[in-house]
Amino acid sequence: MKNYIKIFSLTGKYMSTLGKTIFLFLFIFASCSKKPKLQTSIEDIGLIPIPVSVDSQPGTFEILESTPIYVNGDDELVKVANYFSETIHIISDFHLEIASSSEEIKSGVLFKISSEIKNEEGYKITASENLITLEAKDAEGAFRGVQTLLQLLSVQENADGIRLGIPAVKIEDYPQYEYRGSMLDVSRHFFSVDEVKRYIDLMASYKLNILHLHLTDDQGWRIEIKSWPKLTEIGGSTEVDGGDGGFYTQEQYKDIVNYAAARYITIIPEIDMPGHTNAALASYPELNCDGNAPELYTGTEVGFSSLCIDKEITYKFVEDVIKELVEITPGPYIHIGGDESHSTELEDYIPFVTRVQDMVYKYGKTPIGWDEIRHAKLKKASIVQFWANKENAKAAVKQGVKVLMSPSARSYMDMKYDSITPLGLQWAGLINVKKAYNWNPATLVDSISKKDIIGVEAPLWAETIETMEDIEYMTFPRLLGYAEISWSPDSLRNWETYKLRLAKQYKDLKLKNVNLYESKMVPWEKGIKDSLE
Ligand code: TNX
Repeated sequence: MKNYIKIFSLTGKYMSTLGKTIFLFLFIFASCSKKPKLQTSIEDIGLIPIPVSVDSQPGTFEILESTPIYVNGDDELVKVANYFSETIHIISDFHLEIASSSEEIKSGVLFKISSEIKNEEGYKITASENLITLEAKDAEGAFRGVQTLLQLLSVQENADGIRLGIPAVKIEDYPQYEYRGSMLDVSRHFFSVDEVKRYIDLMASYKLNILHLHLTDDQGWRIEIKSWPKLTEIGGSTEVDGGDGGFYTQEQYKDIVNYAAARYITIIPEIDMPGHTNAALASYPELNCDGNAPELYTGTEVGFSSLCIDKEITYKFVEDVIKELVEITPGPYIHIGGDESHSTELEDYIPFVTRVQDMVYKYGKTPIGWDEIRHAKLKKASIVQFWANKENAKAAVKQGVKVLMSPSARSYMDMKYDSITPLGLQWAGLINVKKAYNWNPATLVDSISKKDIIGVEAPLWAETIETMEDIEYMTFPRLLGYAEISWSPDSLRNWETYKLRLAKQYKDLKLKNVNLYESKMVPWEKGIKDSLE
């Protein structure tokens, strides 16, 4: 700017008034056009999950260092606005100030609670060149809307620095299913608190709202139970192939729960029983019918262990565990497992599940179990997680309970993508990115329709999964597909258009340093499309 002034005063000496006027115009034009208007296009963005309605408008809202964020709502909404501001800071170093305001706002970003938005987790975005308004039913809806804003964000960088833009748009959105989950098996291989937190962050980006932690199995007991300390001392000491294993202290578990809650994700803890219990049986001889503790197990077979159904100590054990778990779990559900209890007779299995179901209700929570639990008489609020047997799922619905859809042939993220995938299993078939996406929970099992379904969960079993990189390789990109299946209306879902939107997520996934499986089925957009040049 200084140089422009100097030149202007020198030239002034030798110029006519007309000349000066023309020069002045040229000067103003030159200085205004130094920073061209930021251009963004919604066509360059592949929103996942696709919102209920997207109405593109002309223009771009540029987020500047000076852009104010106004909050018209409660403290929870302020926290969501803060999360948005902090994320912008991570991306750009900008510090967007937050102010509360109930006045009419003309420019900036406005977060607002609106009673006009009726759907749970619903939100509405109205973005113009001057103002972005994010309205939501509550803070949770606003948090989902923030994920859309962050996906809309176009980051343009050149030698002069970074510029952030959001294309003008009107979006209305809400989920199809209330339960949109994923499961991590931390028993077969143990994952640290930080790894689980990273997974939570990645889930949040796609509006998933449940993380089911498979905390116990034959190979490891991963949650501290203060009244039965050997569960973790002995039962937590190893994992598949004999690694060190590990466990979460109750404090660490609470830390995970709180971290998830700040991202509007509920943790569902699972204690798998009466089968899949070798780690517990190895820790306490008295839980075995013959009073002898088996060796710890580091293989990958299933179906060989069972709690002793006839001993009263078994029920004291289960009740103690449930009681302690309930104290550190604010979410409404406790998962009681119940799968593959091949070493438990059905006549024993049924009374066991019935009794454990009652215990969960006694402590004020709702039980979920794998589809075999339908053999027991279930209370109406209990949830059956369909994974293998369609007849079990149908029988559950006949009992009047809701089903959680985790069909192994579609949603098991530990299945290989194709025959040369280096990780994973294939007992439920190969699941490529299209097969993972291209199904409808409401028509998968005849006689089970949308009203019978609470939602969708994609599990990651960890027999072959050892590191965070492994987790990411198996879950990305399939997880985005499950997020869309459970959030978006079926009428908007289509593989051909989905794969193009998925392709546009490439840059964002790379920025997040995700160890992406670059499926050949997806035309990944790898170029740096939106540089300013
Ligand atoms: C079946 S799915 C299991 C798990 C295994 C998984 C491997 C389910 C309820 N039980 O114990 O880890 O297969 O894909």
